[in-house]
Amino acid sequence: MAEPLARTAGTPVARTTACTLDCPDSCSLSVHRDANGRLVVEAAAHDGLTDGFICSKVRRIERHLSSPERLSRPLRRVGPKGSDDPAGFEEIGWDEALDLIAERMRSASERSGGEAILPLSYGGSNGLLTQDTTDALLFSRLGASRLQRTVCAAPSTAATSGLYGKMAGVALEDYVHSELIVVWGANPSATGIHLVPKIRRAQENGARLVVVDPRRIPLAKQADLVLQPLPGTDLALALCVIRELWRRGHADESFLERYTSGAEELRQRADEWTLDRAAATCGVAANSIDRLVELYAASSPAVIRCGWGPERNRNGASAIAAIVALPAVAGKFGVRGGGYTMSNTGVWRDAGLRDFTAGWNARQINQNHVGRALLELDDPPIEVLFVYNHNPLMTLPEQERVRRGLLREDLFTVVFDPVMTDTARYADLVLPATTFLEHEDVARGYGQMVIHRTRPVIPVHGESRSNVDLFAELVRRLGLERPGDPLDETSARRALLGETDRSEGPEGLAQRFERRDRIEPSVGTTPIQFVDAFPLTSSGRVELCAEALDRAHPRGLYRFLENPAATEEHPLTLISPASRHRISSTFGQLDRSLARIGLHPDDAAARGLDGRPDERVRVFNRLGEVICGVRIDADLRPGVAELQKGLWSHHTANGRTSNALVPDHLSDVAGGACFNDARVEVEAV
Ligand SMILES: Nc1nc2c(c(=O)[nH]1)N[C@H]1C(S)=C(S)[C@@H](COP(=O)(O)OP(=O)(O)OC[C@H]3O[C@@H](n4cnc5c(=O)[nH]c(N)nc54)[C@H](O)[C@@H]3O)O[C@H]1N2
Ligand SMILES: Nc1nc2c(c(=O)[nH]1)N[C@H]1C(S)=C(S)[C@@H](COP(=O)(O)OP(=O)(O)OC[C@H]3O[C@@H](n4cnc5c(=O)[nH]c(N)nc54)[C@H](O)[C@@H]3O)O[C@H]1N2
Ligand code: SF4
Ligand SMILES: [Mo]
Repeated sequence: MAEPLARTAGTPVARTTACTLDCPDSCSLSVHRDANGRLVVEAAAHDGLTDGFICSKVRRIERHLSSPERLSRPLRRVGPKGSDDPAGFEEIGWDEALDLIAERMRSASERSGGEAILPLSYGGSNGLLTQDTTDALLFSRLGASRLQRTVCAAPSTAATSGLYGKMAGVALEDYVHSELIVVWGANPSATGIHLVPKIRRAQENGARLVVVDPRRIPLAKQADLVLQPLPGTDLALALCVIRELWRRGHADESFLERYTSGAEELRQRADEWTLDRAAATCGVAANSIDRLVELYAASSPAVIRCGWGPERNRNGASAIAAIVALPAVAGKFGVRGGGYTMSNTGVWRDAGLRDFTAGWNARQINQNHVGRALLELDDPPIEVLFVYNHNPLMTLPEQERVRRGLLREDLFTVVFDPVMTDTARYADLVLPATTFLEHEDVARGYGQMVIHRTRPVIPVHGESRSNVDLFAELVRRLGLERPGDPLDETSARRALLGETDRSEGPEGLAQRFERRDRIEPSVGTTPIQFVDAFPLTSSGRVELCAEALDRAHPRGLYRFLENPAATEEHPLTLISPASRHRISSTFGQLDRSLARIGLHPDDAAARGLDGRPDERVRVFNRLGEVICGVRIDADLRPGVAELQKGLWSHHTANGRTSNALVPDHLSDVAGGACFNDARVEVEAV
């Protein structure tokens, strides 16, 4: 592990690493201590996308690393579950903690089978070693229940894989070459900041910008056209654009003929979405849709930056499929800066990364139904819950159900995290984890198309352990070790990257990584769609009406599903977009101010609210309520309220957050979360 960084005046010794937070940009970082001993984290010199700056969250990460919530030793619960009294936990040694876990896992699996254990992990670290490596060895050999990670990107992955086989997207660096940029349900000013200057540069070169978002996001201020559809209606909007492209003779028939299947089926399914019908369903003016059609048809290179806003509802997968079908219908591929971008992890599809989860064929549990699983499963019930890289109480739908599940006295819960999260307060055992600056890892962004090697650049905090190390230790303690297991970070890295003997042939990823800190995919970091990157579907064509999606959809792909949650009693749609100041709930301990729900001035006035700093409201529906402040926001559209994702219990007056109001029904395909299907009413308290 790392030695302390030099603190002496003079030339500081900077170390290079990369950010593994759940962010598309995957910045490489340079880290040193200044003469006053202050940790300086900045952009490393060599980086295509990062361009010399990083976000303030990571620039100021020392606040997080040394916050009072940071854990330094294992803790055992001695008070009631869920209490915020620090006296509710006592410190114990690692040996004792590990024995306790091994004992509980062993007895649960002997009594009820391995499926009585549920590992619950998500995106806290996107580092490839912190998830699905030694943890997968442990839990698959125990035969533990397997989590379907559906809380984010499941519908969009299903849609982009179905249509294009996860083809590489347009590089964010290449947006400078575009003539038209459509930012559709993404908010790069918060969620992937390095795209913003690229868009600005393109605009300086004459590019037009369109924003499709229920809110006027910061980029809307510089946009040529802004459409504010009601959340969950992008499917209608995209199908209408598709219909109009065809109707007006703007469809690229020769591209469709040569590279796609299912075009006629798509055309027929889009046909019901006339301008007027789509305008009424989406709550946007028909002439705005008309302008979008004409601008899109007339511009090349035209690129769509599709975000994750359009997937978080009942129509999520169909909506994303329809959005990414647009460049195929209009023939926008084949030029630099033309096509679409969603997640770019597909460029590594053929890289031969090892799948440590192969052969783990246990009972699957949808992440959006964890509350139900904890309360309702009985064959066998969940007896041991192991949470890491995740703050499920704050980030999963139906928060009250999750809370009731965590409160079960007969459930043994371990939470392994760098900080004392809200979820950790419900644990029987809390274990301190290292952060990405303290362990070795492999960082793969989902925007920038590189894999970085990350190294420990600061000393380990207290007795924290890395994920690889902790799960390896449990593999050993439970007697599950097999010869050749990669049970430390270096061997896990080599195994992940496929350490094979390639002495005769081309160098493998692992070998390249031994000498370089940054490796690029075989298509390079700025592939052009349909020049360098082609569909990776089994047919090699764009499957515009992909059969697997069509079969999985309750009514058939692209068929609009009404949202039954909307009622007269709860007329406002609640969205919970990302905050600039956090990554999901990560860093949420650093700000303790009261959250305020955003309301359009008309919606606020209709409820007698004026947004005074001391005004308090109750936001409620059948599932629960949140007591918080109010913010009047003319950038929202009427009928849409906003409460940011990733709040902690200390951010509201009753400890509940937006997920207390989010139903746990699933998206059309792939079992995705429907955060933005929440419908609420707001009243003064
Ligand atoms: N600072 C910061 N960066 C992050 C994150 C973070 O929490 N904070 N989270 C990371 C993660 S986990 C992810 S998945 C990505 C997400 O990246 P983005 O997709 O860019 O972020 P979101 O805020 O989820 O949603 C984007 C936009 O969708 C809009 N929206 C909501 N519902 C709809 C809809 O139905 N249709 C349309 N068209 N728009 C809609 C919201 O108003 C929001 O502006 O960002 C990553 N980067
Ligand atoms: N209402 C609403 N809820 C949402 C969303 C929404 O739009 N609306 N968006 C969803 C989205 S897009 C996502 S991706 C999920 C994210 O949900 P989560 O995956 O729960 O993400 P975080 O809240 O950031 O929590 C991650 C935890 O991992 C910890 N961690 C970080 N690094 C490590 C490590 O190396 N080891 C260990 N053991 N722990 C580590 C962090 O400290 C943090 O507590 O939230 C979802 N929740
Ligand atoms: S969170 Fe995103 S922008 Fe910030 S340093 Fe990490 S990769 Fe870069
Ligand atoms: Mo996410």
